[in-house]
Amino acid sequence: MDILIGIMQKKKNKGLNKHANSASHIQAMVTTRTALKGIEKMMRFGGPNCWNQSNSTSNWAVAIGVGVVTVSGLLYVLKRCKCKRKIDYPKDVIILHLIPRLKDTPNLSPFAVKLETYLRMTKLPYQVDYCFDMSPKHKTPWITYNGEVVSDSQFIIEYLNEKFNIDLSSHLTDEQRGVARAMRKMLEEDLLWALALSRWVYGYSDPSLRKVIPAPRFFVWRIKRMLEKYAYGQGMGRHTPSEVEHIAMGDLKALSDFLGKKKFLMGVNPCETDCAVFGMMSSFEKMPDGSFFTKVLKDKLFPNLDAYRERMKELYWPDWVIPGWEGPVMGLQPRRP
Ligand SMILES: N[C@@H](CCC(=O)N[C@@H](CS)C(=O)NCC(=O)O)C(=O)O
Repeated sequence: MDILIGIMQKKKNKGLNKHANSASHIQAMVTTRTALKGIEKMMRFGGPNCWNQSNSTSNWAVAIGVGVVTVSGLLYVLKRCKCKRKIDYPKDVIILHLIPRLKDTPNLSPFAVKLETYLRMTKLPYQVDYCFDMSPKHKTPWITYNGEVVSDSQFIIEYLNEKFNIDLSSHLTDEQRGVARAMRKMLEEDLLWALALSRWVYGYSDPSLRKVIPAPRFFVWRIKRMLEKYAYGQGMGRHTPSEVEHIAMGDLKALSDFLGKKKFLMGVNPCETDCAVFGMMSSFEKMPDGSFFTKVLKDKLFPNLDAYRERMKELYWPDWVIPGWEGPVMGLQPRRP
């Protein structure tokens, strides 16, 4: 027991917790440490011969309790500390934390593609850090900039806009800004759920999903379970698959009708919302064969959206597909030239 407490104390002294949410780590450690101390006391109270005593049932109960509390405590500490790699990030460079890319897509997360497209559009200095670490809000993507951690793609964009005095939508009227926001919200708060359900929940038993997402079955199953819960809470998960398809088709038609013959969402020049629109549309390509999003692409139901996606790729993503790709890489990547 003392060894465990010693290890935790050492970790604390080494300063592994110098991160944004270090207070909660210290609290986790103190809680677990208190639990371990309590267990230690209980064991001492039982004494070395406690197993030979007549009340062996209660000894077993204590032993099981000790085991459960110890394992839960350790799992809790490990969970809280696992993502806290200590890295010295370069100064004045935006560190973009993303789940690893795949061969034929920079990211499975539409919010990751949105944010990286924004960074490319603005030409701000950034480096990608591929990891499974989540932000303090337990979401991905997120950034670190000169020691500051910022979560949520839209908050990150607003933070960077202010820091670097950027406005990619400066050419829009107030009315256009209103429409652009409404379009973004339709995709990020509505269509997103149809995408997520279609890929992870309805697509779970589709054998082609393994081709699209070469991840262990258990990992996919965990995401499916999580999304079923989230989508039910949000409301989309309470509809039947055909009702969800109906909603998604309505969103896509609205987007396609609004885009019309324009080059970008709001006209001849790209604006900030194009990052979000493109990010969401990039996910259509990473769907199992049976998904209605795959059908939308195959049957070319919205040709202007397809042309728009290709236009955005050509402009900002010459490295969309990596030829000779050797599998996912992790950690801090070099800066793009
Ligand atoms: N509003 C957030 C949404 C980010 C988000 O939902 N990310 C997903 C991946 S696409 C995630 O981290 N999911 C993990 C979870 O919800 O536990 C943003 O704009 O960044």
